[in-house]
Amino acid sequence: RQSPPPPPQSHPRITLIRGDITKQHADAIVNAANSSLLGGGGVDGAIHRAGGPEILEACRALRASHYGRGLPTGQAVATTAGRLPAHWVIHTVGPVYSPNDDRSALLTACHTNSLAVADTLGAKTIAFPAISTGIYGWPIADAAHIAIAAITTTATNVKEVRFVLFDDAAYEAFLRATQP
Ligand code: AR6
Repeated sequence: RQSPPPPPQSHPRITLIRGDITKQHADAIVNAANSSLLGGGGVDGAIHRAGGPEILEACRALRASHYGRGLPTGQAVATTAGRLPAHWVIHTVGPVYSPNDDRSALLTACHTNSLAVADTLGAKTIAFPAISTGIYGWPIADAAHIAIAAITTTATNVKEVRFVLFDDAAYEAFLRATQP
């Protein structure tokens, strides 16, 4: 007996916008979380504030079940998006930047694992912030290249990946990274 053909996969369209990820109408938005999954500053704080306590409750449940020791760096997991316009929040943990240690494979993994989670959810549109480029200190130009390369080389059923950049410098860096 033949197994069914694999579902069609292609590369998503990439769009860049300046703005606040908590305001995005997308099937899923990605949170630049920390391993605790219990909130923090930056985009993580903004998502929990705008999404309400349902997200934290879901994160606590994940800690009590699958992730007793926290979500490892580079992995991704989904929760409800509470009262945000998106349907899901995909939490991923970016690597802290180190000039002495190449952690770019972990930053790539944040993007590919978030896309894999989106595929399991059936999400077709997903919005990413510039993971690791705030509190975790990753230089924006380098992070932009890693993020764009990860998305353009990953086969997925997601149709649109939207990078939501919080300031002009981040927007410009991502724009340059998408140009040949
Ligand atoms: N929408 C889009 N981008 C945003 C928003 C927003 N509302 N707010 C900030 N940014 P950061 P990290 C940008 O620090 O470096 C937290 O405490 C910001 O300008 O949020 O991965 C977590 O709990 C920057 O370009 O995430 C972790 O402990 C980008 O989002 C730690 O910070 C990422 O900055 C994670 O650090």
